[in-house]
Amino acid sequence: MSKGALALLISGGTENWAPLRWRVRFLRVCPGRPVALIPVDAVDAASVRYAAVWKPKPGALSDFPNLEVIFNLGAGVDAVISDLTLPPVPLVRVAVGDLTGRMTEYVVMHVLMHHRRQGYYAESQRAKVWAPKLQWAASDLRVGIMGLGVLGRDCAEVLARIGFDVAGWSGTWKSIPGIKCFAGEGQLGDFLARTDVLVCLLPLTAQTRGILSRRTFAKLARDGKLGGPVIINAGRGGLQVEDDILSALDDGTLLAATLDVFATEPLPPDSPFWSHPRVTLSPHNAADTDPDAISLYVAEQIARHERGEPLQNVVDRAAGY
Ligand code: NDP
Ligand code: OXD
Repeated sequence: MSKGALALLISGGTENWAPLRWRVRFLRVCPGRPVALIPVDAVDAASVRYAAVWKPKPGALSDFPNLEVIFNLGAGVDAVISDLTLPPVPLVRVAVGDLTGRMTEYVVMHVLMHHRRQGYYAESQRAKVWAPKLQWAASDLRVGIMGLGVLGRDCAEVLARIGFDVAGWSGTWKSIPGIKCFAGEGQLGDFLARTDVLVCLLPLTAQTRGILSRRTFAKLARDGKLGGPVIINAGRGGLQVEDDILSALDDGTLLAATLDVFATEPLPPDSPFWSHPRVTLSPHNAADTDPDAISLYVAEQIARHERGEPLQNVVDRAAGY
């Protein structure tokens, strides 16, 4: 019996993420299985059992009557789940060590840049000024991580190992050695009140959209070593109210912001974020995952499914992540 086909529906993407490269990769890790890059390759729609997608066009998956599993080629599923015509089959997201490790690198790097005042030292170097400032210990800085899922938990643990005073906030309460855990709306205020550096690793859902707002910033600790609260958002742009970030930076409610994600991507050339002196930004590549690791993960999930084992990292459609 021939193996069910894998359809690839991949929007955009350059270099490593170019759609044609994904086809080569999947042909390599799924030997003997027909792989069709849609809409380039012709495929019998009825033979398609699996789809691997990145920002597919709404409705595009309805063409396959025998679809069994949809694999999102990233960790965040907001772009897929917003399609109300999405077939009601399991939706699997990416959770692989390669992605997690890269996100942790990004978060640790930016927490350390703020903690060790790298902006000040870079400026001093440009001005040829030798002026060391008093440096406090990592344990004096309170880092708060919104989202204690696959990514948030790893960041929390590594930051705690470095010595930071780390807390985390999630929907359901967690018990993580060395991390002060908070959960739900009821504990959000207490979590924010003890946070100097707020790291956001939440998924974008109806509940979390716009959570990085002035209302949230106003509740952050104002008695920390940095002289004001700092935010780091590597979740999704829709989590942040961008005008609120700008006005909070301008009136001192926030000291600085590190942003990897934006409401509109690519960030338009006229965005004030580009040149804001207290914004550090990156082009949504906090966890620029190795596509080989992702394609291998999808192939393993298909093999599990065909052996009758449960799929891993299946999205809860009702919760939206
Ligand atoms: P997970 O699903 O593993 O974790 C999500 C966490 O958020 C969970 O702890 C969950 O709580 C918590 N959460 C969700 N909704 C709420 C809420 N309303 N209130 C409080 N907590 C909530 O996701 P990952 O850690 O794998 O990824 C997180 C996000 O990171 C992705 O959705 C994606 O948007 C983003 N991302 C960004 C990348 C980049 O390069 N910038 C790369 C990869 C991911 P609970 O544990 O109770 O369920
Ligand atoms: C993801 C991302 O969700 O790259 O994996 O943003």
